[in-house]
Amino acid sequence: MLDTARTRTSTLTTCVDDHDLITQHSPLMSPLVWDLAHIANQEELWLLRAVGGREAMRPEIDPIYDAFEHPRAARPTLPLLPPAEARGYADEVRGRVLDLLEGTALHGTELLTAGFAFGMIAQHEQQHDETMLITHQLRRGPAALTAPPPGPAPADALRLPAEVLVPGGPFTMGTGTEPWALDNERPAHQVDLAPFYLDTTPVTCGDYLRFIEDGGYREPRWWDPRGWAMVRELTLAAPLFWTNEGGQWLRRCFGVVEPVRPDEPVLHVSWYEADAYARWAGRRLPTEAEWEKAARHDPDTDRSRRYPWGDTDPTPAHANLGQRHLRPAPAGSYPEGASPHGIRQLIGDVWEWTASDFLPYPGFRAFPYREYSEVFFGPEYKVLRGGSFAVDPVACRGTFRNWDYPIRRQIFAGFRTARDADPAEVL
Ligand code: AVJ
Ligand code: FE
Repeated sequence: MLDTARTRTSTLTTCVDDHDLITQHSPLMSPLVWDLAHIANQEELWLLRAVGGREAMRPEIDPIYDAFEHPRAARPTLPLLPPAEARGYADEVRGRVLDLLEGTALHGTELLTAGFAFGMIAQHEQQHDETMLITHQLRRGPAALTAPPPGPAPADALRLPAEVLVPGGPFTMGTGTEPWALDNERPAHQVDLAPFYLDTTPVTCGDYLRFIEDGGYREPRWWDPRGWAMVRELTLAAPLFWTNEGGQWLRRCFGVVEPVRPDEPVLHVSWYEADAYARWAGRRLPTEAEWEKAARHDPDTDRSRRYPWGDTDPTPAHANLGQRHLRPAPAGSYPEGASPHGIRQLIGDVWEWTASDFLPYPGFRAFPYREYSEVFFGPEYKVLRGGSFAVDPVACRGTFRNWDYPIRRQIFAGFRTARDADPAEVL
């Protein structure tokens, strides 16, 4: 897992030159070279110092790479390690970590705790790799990354029902058994839900174009007041990276400008845009609990699965994960990854905005540090579920929770919509 993450980190930090690595491509993001040394610094802190009991290698750099000391916008002014030094530091830390992993006889509960630290650090690196991929998408200039496109939608994609009923009743949300589950995914607990309908696939660019063409961005009645204020202030008229050239909608995708594809899940919309679209469509965003029930509950056994398709790890047949592609797959793809009710693409492709604020589950305990989740709980963050094409499987499962501000659009986020089931309809 550490190797897989490092291969990806290398790709993301060697496909551009050193000047590009130290440039801040957007005030929303760090220079890529900050992410690189931050990855190494966290690995040193948790694996070499906390687990291995080693001395700090370069204590003077810790504050530079502490995400809480410096907001992203301020990071280019810090005395950052230059690219060659950052790489050298990351290599040195990794070499010592592999020695520690081979040489230390970890056992019993120590293995559980130390083992978790290794899984946490592999996830952390992959999370920053997604962050760096966002920086690449924001970067101007010719393409630096390439990947094959996902395959066409399967033949049945056009015949899928628009929505699927998820029956009411209790299910187990969260987990106590996923080995790499972070503190905010724990503990497992029962949640009782009313029946609801959920879209079979994420909302597509074609669907979203109808909202745009119906004047969606000009109609305050579809918008949360804070969302409407954002539309006015930033004169929003379409998802981020979209432009209209003589009546044709184009989007910039990793340095390539191309026509918007109607069958692709919409990407780069804020929570406010997702919420407004849902209201325009006469629907709403699913709650986080609804999303997780749809993705995990097995109606035959009444158990919660690890993934929509079962308990086995994701393969390329199940989901679009791991930056194998640089875009979501067409709506209706991955029939093998469908949920028991036939809902597709819950895992991978696009992060899905939910209606829910980021809050702790009943019985939450911060682990191993308060700054992972606890300091973010509250109404200012909305939960995203399911992971995008940019998420590695080590940081993706049915219980995984992501969060961001409802104004954020640069993340690889889309959504699907829901509605209450009319009890008469359900009988
Ligand atoms: C869970 C994606 C919101 O990137 O801010 C990385 C993950 N935490 N380093 C983030 C994280 C510490 C986090 N998100
Ligand atoms: Fe981090």
